Amino acid sequence: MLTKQDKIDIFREMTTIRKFEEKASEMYEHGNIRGFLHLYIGQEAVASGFMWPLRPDDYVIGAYREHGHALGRCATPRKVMAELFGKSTGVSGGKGGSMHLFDVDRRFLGGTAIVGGGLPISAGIGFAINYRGGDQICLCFFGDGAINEGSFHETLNIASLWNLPILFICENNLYGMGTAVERASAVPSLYRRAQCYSMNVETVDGMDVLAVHDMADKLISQVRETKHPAFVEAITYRYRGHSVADPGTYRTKEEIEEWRRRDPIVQFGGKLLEDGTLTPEDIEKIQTEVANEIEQAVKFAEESPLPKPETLHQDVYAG
Ligand SMILES: Cc1ncc(C[n+]2csc(CCOP(=O)(O)OP(=O)(O)O)c2C)c(N)n1
Ligand SMILES: [Mg+2]
Repeated sequence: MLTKQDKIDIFREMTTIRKFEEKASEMYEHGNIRGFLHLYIGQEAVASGFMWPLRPDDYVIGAYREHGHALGRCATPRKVMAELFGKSTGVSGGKGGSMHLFDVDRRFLGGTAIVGGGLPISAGIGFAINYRGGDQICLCFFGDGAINEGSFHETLNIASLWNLPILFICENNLYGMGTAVERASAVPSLYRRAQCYSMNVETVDGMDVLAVHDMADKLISQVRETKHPAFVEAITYRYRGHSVADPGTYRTKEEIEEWRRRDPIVQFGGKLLEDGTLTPEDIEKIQTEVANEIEQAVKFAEESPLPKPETLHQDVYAG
């Protein structure tokens, strides 16, 4: 059960992710952020809803559209913004950038740029949990595009066979780059692709954070108790292009508008007003406070130093 304060905190977190991403887009245009930048705007309810019931000692692994997951897992906006700027104060010491956010203290193990690349790593995490006799679980987030990778099928197979405590979360935002799901998957209902691996399979409205949270609560307890993996497809939408360089010619403005009308933050804010949890003034105050925090994050990133050349070989797996 979510308390009143939980709901307020979730609303604040989703607002933080949204404003962080909007500012990151602006910073990219200013040339402060280089390389790829994949924004999470529209999908906030998925990261916030699924991670809320986690324990601090659980593990999370994401794909490359993972700023929201890093922020949801308690990384501060200033440390994520600094990472996007390539500064030494960033979560990955400025050497990872947008697609390789990593925070070992929060057990957030990436940030993986390869489509489907996080899945086999989640199997390793699940195996390690069991090997050490722990009762943690691993949340593994990936996009609809990963479903067609061999690594998806190999991982679900072994996870089911070996009873690995993983919750697989497919964020179906209807597109992998410019390709619509129904053009890429012979079976467009993606949850059905996981059904044959002998695990509980669910779908959830990824624009409704309360529905996501309830589903997360149920599945996280289930995976923890049974030590058997589960799979969930969250139907969601990204408002922006695949990356900031995407002209978006593969979908119509009307389609985007239609999804914007179901905006997860507006929808949740509306519910909190309705049930008396927040007043319009409270919402305005949260938005102002978050905007200030993001401004501070930019200032912190701007003023932070670049990594020193002599640290080039530090924190690499094979030296
Ligand atoms: C193995 C592999 N193949 C291709 C790519 C190029 N690529 C980068 S993102 C992407 C689309 C993935 O879409 P999806 O999994 O739906 O994630 P979304 O961008 O929608 O979050 C592709 C094909 C890659 N990074 N890795
Ligand atoms: Mg996708």
